[in-house]
Amino acid sequence: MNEEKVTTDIITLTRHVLDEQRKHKEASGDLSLLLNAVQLGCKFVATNVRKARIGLAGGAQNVSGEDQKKLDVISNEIFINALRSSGKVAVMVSEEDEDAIIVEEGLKGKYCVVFDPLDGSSNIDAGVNVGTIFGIYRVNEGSAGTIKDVLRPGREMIVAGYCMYGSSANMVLTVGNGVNGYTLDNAIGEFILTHPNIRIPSRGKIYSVNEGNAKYWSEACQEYFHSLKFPPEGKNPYSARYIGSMVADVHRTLLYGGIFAYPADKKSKNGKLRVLYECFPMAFLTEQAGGKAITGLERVLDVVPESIHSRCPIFLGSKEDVEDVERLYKKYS
Ligand code: AHM
Ligand code: MG
Repeated sequence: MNEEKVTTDIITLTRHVLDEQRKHKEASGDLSLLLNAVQLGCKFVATNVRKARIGLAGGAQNVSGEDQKKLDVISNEIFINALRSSGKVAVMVSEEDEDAIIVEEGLKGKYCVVFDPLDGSSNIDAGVNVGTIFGIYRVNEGSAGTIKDVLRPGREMIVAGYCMYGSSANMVLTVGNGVNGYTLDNAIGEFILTHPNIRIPSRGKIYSVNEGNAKYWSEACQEYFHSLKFPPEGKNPYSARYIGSMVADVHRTLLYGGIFAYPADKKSKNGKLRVLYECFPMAFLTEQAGGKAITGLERVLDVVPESIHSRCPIFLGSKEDVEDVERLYKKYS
């Protein structure tokens, strides 16, 4: 008989987070329970993204000819329900909801979760990777959970991550102690540790930006990207890669190095991406992987969001590449 080797001791995301918490700080188990709710949301969305790709969910008409809810609306409801019922959340901020959601007494916990339930959803019909981005704060000491608990600089976030829905579902997570990647094993319904300790190379060879906006960029920004395409004699130009789906573009940047940017420009003074649930989590992950994230002159994690849907410019990726951007922004400031 052909005997297949079976691994009987797998490291799931939950096991890994509990192990790490035990090593580094007091583990109350609350954060693990909250992360279980996040995982449930991601698994559920992954299933719906798969179904949508074969025309069974999101936007299309169902068999009775009724319009179905859009996939981003479904994903938002999935996350709100999973997070609220965990009993660990006080405040939720979603890209899909204008106002923050304050969890009712009885179910209220001590964490705030900010999230974009389905980022890049405009790409979904083309089969391009999309993802959920999330960040977690602890409510301020003595607070009952208000909007003030999330209008805080990103350096106060305690957890950040994203789940990319592609050929598989990939979760990339930091609890402030490095970055790890997990892949969903559909057979057992668990995220398995597949990419331990992700470190971004100190310099990359790829740039990722919507170059269609170049006409509106500042001088510093134009000079920077020009320098990548027309390097001094003896150096190779960078390759361009832009999917237009932040999770996918950042995922590649974390693994291969280089730079991802959504700069400010003359049309969009603060760029396009949202501070709380797009820029902060990705900046936190990048720093934890050994990279850097700046707005031009400032560290992204030092930004204080004015409102829950504020935007900020962002350059993130390999340390040396981001430092080149910073030098040029200083030169023109
Ligand atoms: P969304 O939140 O409406 O999906 O927009 C965010 C997306 C990001 O995933 C991506 O980085 C960016 O928009 C791309 O924008 P553009 O098409 O202007 O290049
Ligand atoms: Mg988004």
